[in-house]
Amino acid sequence: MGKSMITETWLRKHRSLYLGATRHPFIRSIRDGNIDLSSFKTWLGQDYIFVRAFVPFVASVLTKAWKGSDDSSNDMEVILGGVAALNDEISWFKKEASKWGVQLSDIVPQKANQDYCRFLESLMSPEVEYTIAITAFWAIEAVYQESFAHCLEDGTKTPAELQETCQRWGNEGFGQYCNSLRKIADRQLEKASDDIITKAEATFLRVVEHEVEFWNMSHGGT
Ligand code: HMH
Repeated sequence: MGKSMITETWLRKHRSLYLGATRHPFIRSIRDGNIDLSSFKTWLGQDYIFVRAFVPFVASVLTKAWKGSDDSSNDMEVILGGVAALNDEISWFKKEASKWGVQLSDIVPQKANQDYCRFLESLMSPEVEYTIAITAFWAIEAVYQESFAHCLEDGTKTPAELQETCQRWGNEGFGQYCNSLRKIADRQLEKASDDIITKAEATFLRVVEHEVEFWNMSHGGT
């Protein structure tokens, strides 16, 4: 098999953990239509805080791509597309929060969110290699894409008022963007040393664990 498609080997090797994130009870409750709306509102407010911390992280990945990529013009275009999408996403969070009566200025980040944001911050250090950062970036986006796409499949009972949320990350364009990130990660990993590959795999696992904790936090109390 060689070193190509390293992400494929990880997804296979860590399948149950990955499914724990993408088929989390929070996502299953959206899909089954029995989500507690207070959980949804908790998620919305906490994710707004997360996304605001995610922007500088993505900007740091862009900075690393500039000098650290073999194909920096391609990579910078893909990552810059991600920055543009986040600009739109922040506006969407504000609109959605007002729709649900969530006061964003009052939101206090919960522990799982703080831990995840601190992890992002650690990856922003210039010491962290581009390959590690782009791997994390792909995994962060891919978990949301797969989770929300799961809520849009035929026969699901996702409530009408949550369809737009699921579309935001579950739509085909976002899926293609995640595929582009994955291709970049695999291309970088293919030429990486064993030491970097090992570190990247550990980073991938930590992302998935943080995603599970993030859903747990939103789902808590139900
Ligand atoms: C916690 N993970 C979390 N929030 C998000 N908005 C994404 C991933 C995808 O952007």
